Amino acid sequence: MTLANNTLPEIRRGKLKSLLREGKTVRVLEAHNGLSGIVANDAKVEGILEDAKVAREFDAIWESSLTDSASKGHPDIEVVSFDSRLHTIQEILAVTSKPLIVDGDTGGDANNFEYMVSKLERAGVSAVIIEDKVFPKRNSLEAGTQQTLADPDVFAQKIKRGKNVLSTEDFMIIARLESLIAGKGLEDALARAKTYLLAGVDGIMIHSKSKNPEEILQFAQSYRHLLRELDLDKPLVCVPTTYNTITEEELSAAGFRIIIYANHLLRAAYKSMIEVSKTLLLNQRSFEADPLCASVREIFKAVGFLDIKEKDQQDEQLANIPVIIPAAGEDPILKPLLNGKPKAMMEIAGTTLLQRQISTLNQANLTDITVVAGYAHDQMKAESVAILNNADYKNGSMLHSIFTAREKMNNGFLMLYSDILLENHIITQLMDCKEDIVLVADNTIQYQRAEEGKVLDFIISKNKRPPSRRRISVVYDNILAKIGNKINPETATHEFIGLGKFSKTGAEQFIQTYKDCVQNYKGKFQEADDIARFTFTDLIQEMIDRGFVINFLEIHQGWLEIHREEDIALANKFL
Ligand code: SPV
Ligand code: MG
Repeated sequence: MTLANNTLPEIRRGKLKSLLREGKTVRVLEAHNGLSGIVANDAKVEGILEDAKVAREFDAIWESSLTDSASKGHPDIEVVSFDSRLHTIQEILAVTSKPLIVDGDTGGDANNFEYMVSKLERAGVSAVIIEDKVFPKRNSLEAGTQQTLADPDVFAQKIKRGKNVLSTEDFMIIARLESLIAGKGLEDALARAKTYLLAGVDGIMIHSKSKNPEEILQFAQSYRHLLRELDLDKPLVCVPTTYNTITEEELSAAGFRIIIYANHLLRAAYKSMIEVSKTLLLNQRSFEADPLCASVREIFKAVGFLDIKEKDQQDEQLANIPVIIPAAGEDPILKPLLNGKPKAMMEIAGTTLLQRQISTLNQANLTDITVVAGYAHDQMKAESVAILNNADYKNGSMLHSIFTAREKMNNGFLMLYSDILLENHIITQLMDCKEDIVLVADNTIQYQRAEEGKVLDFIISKNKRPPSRRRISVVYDNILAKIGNKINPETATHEFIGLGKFSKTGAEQFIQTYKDCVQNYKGKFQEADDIARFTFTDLIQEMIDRGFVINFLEIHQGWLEIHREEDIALANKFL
C-alpha cells in the first residue's frame, strides 16, 4: 500500500461536485483493486502534442461492478455481495486520492439502498450510480441478454429514500437509464429521466451498447431541453465502451459532463496475463515473458515499497547504532609508558583515551558502546559502556576482538579502533552516509608523503583522481579498490583511519564473509601469513575481491592516531 495518496473521506467526498461546479468535463477510469486504483489515480501523460503543451490525467475513479466481479472470477449479475464490493471500495480508497464513483448496480430495494448510500458516503465515496433494472440485474453489454427494467415510480422512490439518509451535500446519487439497453427507445429513457430528476436525483447516466454514438447524442440533445423545461442543471454521464471512436471533446460538446472508461484496466490486465502465461508454457522459462511484464521494481515503486526501504535507511541513521571498540591487544611500542595498563587507559591531558572516544561518540548520540578488552582486561574501566573480554587476544587479531562483540552487529554497527582521537564532525558525517559499508579514509597522503617506516592501512580508491590542493567539487563514487598495510605508499590514495560503519545489510555481508573465510581457508590469506591472524583490512579486501561494494568517506585531517610517544606529546599539546 502506498501512503503517497493518503487523504480523508471528508476531503475527498466533495471533490467530484467541485470539479463539476468548475465546469470541467470529468474523465473517469475504472479500478477493481488497490493496484489498479493506484494506476488510475496516478496515470499521467505530459509533453508536446501538435505544438501545444499537454498534461493529462484522470479526474476520478470508477468502481465497476463488471470488473470487481470479474476480478473475483464472477459474472456481473449482483452475485458479488455489497459487503465484498465495499471491501474492494475500501481497498481503492486506501491508496488513492481522487474522487471515487461507485457502480451501485440496482441498489437493491429502497432499504438496501439506504444502507448502501450511508456506508459509501461515510467511506468518502463521491457518487453512486444505480441502474433502473430489477434485482438481480444482468450486465448491459452482451447482446441478447434478458433485461428487465424497474417500475420508474418505484425506482424514483428508491432515489428519494437514498437522498433522505445523506448527511452531507457532497455525495451524489446518479440514476442510470437502461431503456436503450433494454430496447425501449429514447422516449422511455426521457420519461424516466424526468421522473428521476423530479425525485431529486443529482445526475443522469444514459447507457448504450450501440457501436454508434447516435442514440446517446440524440438523448443528450433532448436532455438539454428537459433540463431547461425543469429549470435544472444536473450532469449527464456516459460510458463509451462500445461507441469508442467518439472523442471526449465531442462528447463534452454534446453536453456530457462525466465520461467513464468503465473496464479498460481489467481487460488490459487479463489480456496480458493470458499472453504471459502462454509465453511461459511455450518457452519453459521466463526470459521471453519478461518484456511483457512490468519489472518487480516498478511494482515495488507503485505500492510504496521503495519508500519503505528509504525510511528504514533513515531510521537506521537516526538509531543509536552500536559501536564496537576493539581494544584487546598489548601495544609493543608504548608498553614502557603504560605500566601494565591497556593502551585505551592511557591518559591524555588528564582523561583516558577511551573516555575521550566515548564522549565524542556520545556527542553524536551514540551511547551503545562495547569495548573489547584482552590484555590487562581487569584494568579496562570506563563509564556507561559494556566491556567484553577476548581471552584469546594473543592468538588472534583485532578482527577476532571485533567478533567477540558479534551479538552487537546484527542491525548494523560502527567499528572504531581504540587508539584514535577524532573531531566530532567525522562521526556526524559518517552517520549521514547511506551506503551499506563505509570506511573513513583520509586523503592527506595525496599532499604529503607518509612518514618513513610507519605502518599504515593504505587504501587505493577505485576512481583515482589526480591529487591537487584546489579541486572543483566533482561527485566521484568513493569506492575502495584495495586496502592493506603492504600497499606501496606511492600508489595509495588514502589512509584508513580505523573507523567504519556497517548497515544491517553491510553487517550481514561482513559476518557471512568472515564465517566463510574462517571455515574454508587455511594458511596464508590476503596480507596475513595465516588466516588465524587475518585482520580487519584482510577481510575487507576479501569482500572487495568477492564483489561487495565498500565505500569510503573522504576526510582531510581532524583525527590523530596514538601509535608512538610523539603522538602522545602532540595530543597533550592539542588537548
Ligand atoms: C460496469 O462497469 O460495471 C458497468 C458499465 O456497469 S457496463 O459494464 O457497461 O454495464
Ligand atoms: Mg455495472
